[in-house]
Amino acid sequence: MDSFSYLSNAEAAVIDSLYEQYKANPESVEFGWRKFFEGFDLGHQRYTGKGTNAGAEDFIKEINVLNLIRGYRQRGHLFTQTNPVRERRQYTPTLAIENFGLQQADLEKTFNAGMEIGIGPAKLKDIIAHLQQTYCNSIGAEFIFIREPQKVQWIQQKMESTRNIPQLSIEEKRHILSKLNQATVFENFLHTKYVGQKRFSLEGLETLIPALDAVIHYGADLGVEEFVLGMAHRGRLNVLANIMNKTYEEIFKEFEGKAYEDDGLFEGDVKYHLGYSSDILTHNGKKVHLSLAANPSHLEAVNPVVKGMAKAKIKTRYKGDIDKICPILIHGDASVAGQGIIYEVLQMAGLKAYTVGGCVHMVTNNQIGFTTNYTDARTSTYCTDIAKTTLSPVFHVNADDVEAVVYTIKLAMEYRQEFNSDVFIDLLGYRKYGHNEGDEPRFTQPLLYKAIASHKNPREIYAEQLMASGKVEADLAKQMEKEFRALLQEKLEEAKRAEPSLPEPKTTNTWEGFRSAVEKDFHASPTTGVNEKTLTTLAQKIATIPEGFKAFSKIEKLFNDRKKMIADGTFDWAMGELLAYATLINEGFPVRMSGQDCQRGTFSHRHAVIKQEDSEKEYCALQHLDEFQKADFEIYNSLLSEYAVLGFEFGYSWATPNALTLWEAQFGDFANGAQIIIDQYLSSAKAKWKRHSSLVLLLPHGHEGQGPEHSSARLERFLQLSANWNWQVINCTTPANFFHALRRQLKRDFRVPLIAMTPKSLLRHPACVSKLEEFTKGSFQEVIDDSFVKTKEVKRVLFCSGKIYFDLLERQQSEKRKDVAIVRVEQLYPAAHIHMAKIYEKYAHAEFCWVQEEAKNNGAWTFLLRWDINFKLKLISRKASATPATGFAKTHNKEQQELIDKAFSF
Ligand SMILES: Cc1ncc(C[n+]2csc(CCOP(=O)(O)OP(=O)(O)O)c2C)c(N)n1
Repeated sequence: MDSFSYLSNAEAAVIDSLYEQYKANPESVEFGWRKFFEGFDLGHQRYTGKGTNAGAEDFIKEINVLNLIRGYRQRGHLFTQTNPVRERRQYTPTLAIENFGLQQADLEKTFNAGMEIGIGPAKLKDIIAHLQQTYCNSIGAEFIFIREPQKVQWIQQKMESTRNIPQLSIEEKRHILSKLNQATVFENFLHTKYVGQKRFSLEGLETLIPALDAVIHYGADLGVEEFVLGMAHRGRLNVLANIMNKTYEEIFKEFEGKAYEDDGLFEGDVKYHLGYSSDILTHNGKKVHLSLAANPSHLEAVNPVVKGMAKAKIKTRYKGDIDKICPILIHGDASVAGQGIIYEVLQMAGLKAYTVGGCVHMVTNNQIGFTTNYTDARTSTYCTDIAKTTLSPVFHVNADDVEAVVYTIKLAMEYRQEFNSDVFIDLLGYRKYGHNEGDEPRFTQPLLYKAIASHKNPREIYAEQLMASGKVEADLAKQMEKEFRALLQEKLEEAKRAEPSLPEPKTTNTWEGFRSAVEKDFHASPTTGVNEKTLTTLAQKIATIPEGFKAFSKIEKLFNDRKKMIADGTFDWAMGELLAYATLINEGFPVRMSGQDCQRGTFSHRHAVIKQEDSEKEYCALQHLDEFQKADFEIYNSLLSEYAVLGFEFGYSWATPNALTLWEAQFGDFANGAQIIIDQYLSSAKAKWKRHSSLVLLLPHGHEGQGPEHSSARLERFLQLSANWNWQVINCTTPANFFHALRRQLKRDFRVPLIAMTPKSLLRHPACVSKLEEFTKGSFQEVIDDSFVKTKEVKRVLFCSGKIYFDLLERQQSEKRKDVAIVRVEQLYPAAHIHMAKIYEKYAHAEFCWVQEEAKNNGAWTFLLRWDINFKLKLISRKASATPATGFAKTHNKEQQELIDKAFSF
């Protein structure tokens, strides 16, 4: 026997002796074993006619065959024919029968174990043939690791009952051939017409097109009304044309590089990053909406965005029905194995805040990443091994076997609808050219590319197969190619003749009625006050713990303090924020927030959700606004991720212009973990793709002696990325101004993200409060002038932003310095310079300083230098530093003191 057996001799001996024991006295063995032996006897009797006194050797062999079956189910995927261009690696132990205690002589023997795979008692050779066909042909299935038996059985039953052999009608076969024809001829056409132009050809994986076509049509039959797709560069043009129905003409126009005039705000993007949406009619007459999310070059960054979009649509369009919309994420083999965002996104799959009822993951596996071989790209056996963390089944399929591909993706779709869980398809093909069409792949993979050069494309393979079977006319493929080529030529000529035009992204109804913001929009903010009666009634609700709900005494005190605030007509930061949400909800705008520990709030200020003292029972006042509850309030503690969570909320905001969507960072510092989303989506989506968002980022920021990583949300980085009214950056000092800033998000006919530096210690600072009338009247104040000083007496104006205001105020007040005005720049972008210029005009005789607690190379200083401010501005800040803040509390205090001293000494 080989060095390995699925059932050791010792184990076999134990089972044998148990069986003997059972035969002597059935009651003497444990219930499970008793049932097993009863079944075995019954089967044996029924199918062999022999009595129950089957020999022990037969019995052991039956068990061995059962183990062989288990071996195929568990490890069959290691021995498949799934690689079209390479020999597979050798795995041991193999599935040779000797490894299961069986011999060649057993092949002709009949075993009851055949019942296990649904073929009844059968010769061992037939059992093996069945298993080989099912598990070791063009489809390799990994599913035995799933911990829910019903899922395992479901997959097993589906595959074993069909032996994974697709049953397709002639019409279906013709249709598959026509999709393959489109995929292949389209690439070839581009290749010859636009020689050397980058298009990231799909060649080698053309079966992606019939696969997506099948999943959409079949998914529609299973109740899906919308698919949201995310994918990178590879094959994107092909998907846009042959799946999304973007016209060939439009694509050719992009290749022609037609230039166009614009307002200067739209910068555009390369053609293989663009998003698209369309409606298609399926074979069975069902209307399906498709949207392909715009994608930056950063591989896999689109994944959380797509999920967020899907989640938003589940809520707004499909009333919570997760079966009606399905995300499809298409990954590359190198990126799915290497990018950490995959793990973050997978962890979201079952979380209430982020679940979308399962996602179909497709890996376009061309066995190479740029020039990197798979052996250098991962440690795991498969690029999809991460799927196991969420117990998602994985199907590896040979991309040259188009029928197997179509069959598998349909199975995956069915699984997603049945269990609302994630499922992976690893489409194993190759890449015909280099990373792009100008690259020479033989530099790095000479042997592989030798094999690829003489390999037939999937269309040729399938056409030959169909012709050989005599099922289609001999010249069908040729005819299809000729017709399609003629069509492409016609469209190309149209595109060449066409006038240059601005590619308008198709907007869905959701965004109808919204416009792009222009500079003037930020010269003043809209009125966002709320009448006193509504405001105080909502405040009461926010401050009330329902009767019978036994909260912790500290929470009771906090809520009583909220009541006192109402009585005094003075509100702190938390109340300002919660009132913004409550009033928006009352006006019909849903509010959704997620972030680490945001229900309570990292700094224990929000307490939007409270728990009962002696149980996990929860209460969220913003969900109990009675007649004021005109929209939902959702708040979720997130998983410990920044990248995926921000991406998700960004996607959510993309699909819901009429909701207030917020992401809160634990400390602003951690937002850099989501930098890719900030750079590639939040700051630039409008300029690249004309896509808008009203997402709010809450980033706790301020130098409070907590060290390098709990001080700075990196205001300077957000300001550096600010241009073309891409977002608003605020660092406000009053609860009322924050209230207005949040409300303003939904009170204009355009949507712009809001980056809010938010307080930590100020949450409890006695001076950081606002009067009732500040909420009932007015609007967001971009700049707050000093009301303590008299203009003429002012010798120095201190411009500042955020927390340092309170330190400056304290000195001004304690020394009654009427010669120093402190002016708060509450909004740094857009338009701070315009508002600051007005202050300059007022105090033109004085000296002007910018005071910031951040180091000279951080904070807003370098940003202010960007504007041609026509007055002299002196900087008072910490010295330039490589780290955002000192780790020593004493140094922090000394530095802070020096800043204030400097500001007041002249
Ligand atoms: C996050 C990120 N890092 C690096 C790159 C540069 N890059 C572009 S394509 C590519 C290889 C991707 O390989 P794979 O995921 O297998 O997709 P393929 O191009 O082979 O379809 C790399 C490294 C990128 N676009 N994004």
